[in-house]
Amino acid sequence: MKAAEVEEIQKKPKTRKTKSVEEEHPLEKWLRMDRMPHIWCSTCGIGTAVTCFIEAIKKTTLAREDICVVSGIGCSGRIAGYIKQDSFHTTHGRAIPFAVGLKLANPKLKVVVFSGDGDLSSIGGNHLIHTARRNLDITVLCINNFIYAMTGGQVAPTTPPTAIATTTPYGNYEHPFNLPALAAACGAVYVARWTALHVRRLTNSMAEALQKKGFSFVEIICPCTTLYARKNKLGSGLDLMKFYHDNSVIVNGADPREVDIQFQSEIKVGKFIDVDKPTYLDSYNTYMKTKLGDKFKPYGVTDEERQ
Ligand SMILES: Cc1ncc(C[n+]2csc(CCOP(=O)(O)OP(=O)(O)O)c2C)c(N)n1
Ligand code: SF4
Ligand SMILES: [Mg+2]
Repeated sequence: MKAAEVEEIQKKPKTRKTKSVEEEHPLEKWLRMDRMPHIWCSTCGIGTAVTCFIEAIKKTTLAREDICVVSGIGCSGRIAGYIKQDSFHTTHGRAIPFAVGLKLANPKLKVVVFSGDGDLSSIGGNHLIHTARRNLDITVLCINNFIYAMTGGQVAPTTPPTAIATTTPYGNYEHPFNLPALAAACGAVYVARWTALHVRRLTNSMAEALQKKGFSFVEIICPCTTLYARKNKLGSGLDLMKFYHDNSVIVNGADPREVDIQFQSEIKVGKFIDVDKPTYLDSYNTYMKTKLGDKFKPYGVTDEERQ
């Protein structure tokens, strides 16, 4: 092929050709189809969580152009690259501070962090706890597959005791984080957990979290068949879904301190926390007003809204 012909082909946008409406994927408008096929393994739970998220957005009254998605790294970190929103694939553990920057620069945005357990609770753990403490008005959706998947299945702060990971060939002997308890203890106003099997409940919960004012946190227990399931001889993705079906118990309103997860034991799911309290910007505006009086111009409020 001549160089000019190659150049011509490369210039063409890499969009999937659709001959008729029937052939169009139902989520085509929401995904960057030019990046397909995605990298996720067959029966990985991340894709299911993304589908639920898109369905959740549709249930809200939020304008699509106001929703930004920020991810860190790992298999879950790829979400930001596939979803057709304003989105950012950031560095390891820095999705939350990046999201905080976006929110503070433009408080009108709905900023969503969609990332993995390793990314959010290990290197990113400090950002998670302090952003919940400050009640920044963002939503964090955490894919918990109990492992650092993309790098080969190392032990994570969420790996259940005795579970096998690449770096714990005899089983994990550390105490894992109970993520809902961590988020709630730090001050999150909305905390829920579902598995990738609970698609309708997860979708509704994501929609609630998106519309909640303040720091909302949803944990999504997801199958990682290629590493976690294989190392622990748990079978296929379908076997994991069956496990979730047989072993999940819905306990809405449960004390988050009582929902920790042991290896292959009962998984408590549900909406655990839903409370109201001033957000970071609410507190800032209220407090500074008391200090500076009329001289103070509230942050994130337009002149029109102030009148
Ligand atoms: C600073 C830095 N350290 C380490 C890595 C290597 N790394 C890439 S993905 C990953 C684990 C991600 O785990 P998790 O957030 O649980 O995502 P998963 O792959 O399980 O979805 C790590 C440690 C990196 N990208 N950057
Ligand atoms: S390695 Fe695990 S988490 Fe990553 S895409 Fe495959 S199944 Fe999903
Ligand atoms: Mg993980």
